[in-house]
Amino acid sequence: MKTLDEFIVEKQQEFSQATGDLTALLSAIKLGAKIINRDINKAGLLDILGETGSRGEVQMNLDLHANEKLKAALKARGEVAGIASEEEEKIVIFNNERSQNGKYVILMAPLDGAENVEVNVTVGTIFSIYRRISPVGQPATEEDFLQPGNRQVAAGYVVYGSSTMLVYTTGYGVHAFTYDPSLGVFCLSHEKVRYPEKGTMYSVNQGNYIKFPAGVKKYIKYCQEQDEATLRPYHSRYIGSLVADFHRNLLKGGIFMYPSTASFPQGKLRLLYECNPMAFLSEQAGGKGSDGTGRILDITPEQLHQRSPFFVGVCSMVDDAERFIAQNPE
Ligand code: AHM
Repeated sequence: MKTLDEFIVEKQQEFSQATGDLTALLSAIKLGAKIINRDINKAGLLDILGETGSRGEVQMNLDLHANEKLKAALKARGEVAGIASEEEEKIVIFNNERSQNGKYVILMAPLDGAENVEVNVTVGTIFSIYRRISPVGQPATEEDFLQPGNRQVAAGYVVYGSSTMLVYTTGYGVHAFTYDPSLGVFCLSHEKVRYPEKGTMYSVNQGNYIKFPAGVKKYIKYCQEQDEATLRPYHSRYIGSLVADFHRNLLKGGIFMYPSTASFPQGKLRLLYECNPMAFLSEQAGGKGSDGTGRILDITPEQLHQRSPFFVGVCSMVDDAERFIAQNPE
């Protein structure tokens, strides 16, 4: 059995000239994940379930709780100059001398799909790591966070499901670790994860069908048609937690879609906290991430909380979706 710590020490040379940075950053995320995992497991027993209003959206208290825990774990590490979080309106700069010398910034969705906690369904944590652009030794700036996804140096997620798993990439493949709660360690369970060549699952909130662009509607119909060569009709699977849907499609072969809708003209998902890290992982596993017209990772972000339509999964499936969208302009 190989633990996450042993694995990252072994792979450290793949990250920032083997300075030990990856070990430190992932250790902080791992600690945050263990705390969130523990708290989610007893969420019904703690006084942290419920809703609170802020930023015009309903945020679950557990979201905010997870945000605080992860932020504290990252702040304790000198390598991190600051964070941006789906749960925070602005960037959070760590203003101590040690952090100002940190070379990295981290963007995160601390508890993605949080509404699902209330009904005991899988949720996740997503993270994305960039080398800062601003000079080391000074406070990080917003520019450090507004980099295109193709500059990510690492990204990953933790899926809190029937077991808890941490899945990450540093640009050298995707590796997955399953948490053993009795030992308190993440153990390597899937090395160099790749999508199956052909996918058979499609994940989309079909309740929004009427509001989807014409190309997306046509692609969904295509998914439902019978054709042996392409293994159609595909299975429809939608959990409503991006991390859980992505994880299943990664292991079983599928496409996840959150297109633009009449209510969310730019889609619902956040480019920086959700789309970019998942697109990076997808490409590293042999898949693709698109906004329906092109590569997610090449979008230059303008705002911290900007949204994007999102199509991610097996290459041929994302290609098909893009083709239907191109052929059916609005
Ligand atoms: P959240 O940021 O409020 O957790 O929303 C993100 C989640 C994703 O995990 C999931 O894919 C999507 O929202 C589900 O949205 P919908 O309920 O509109 O299908």
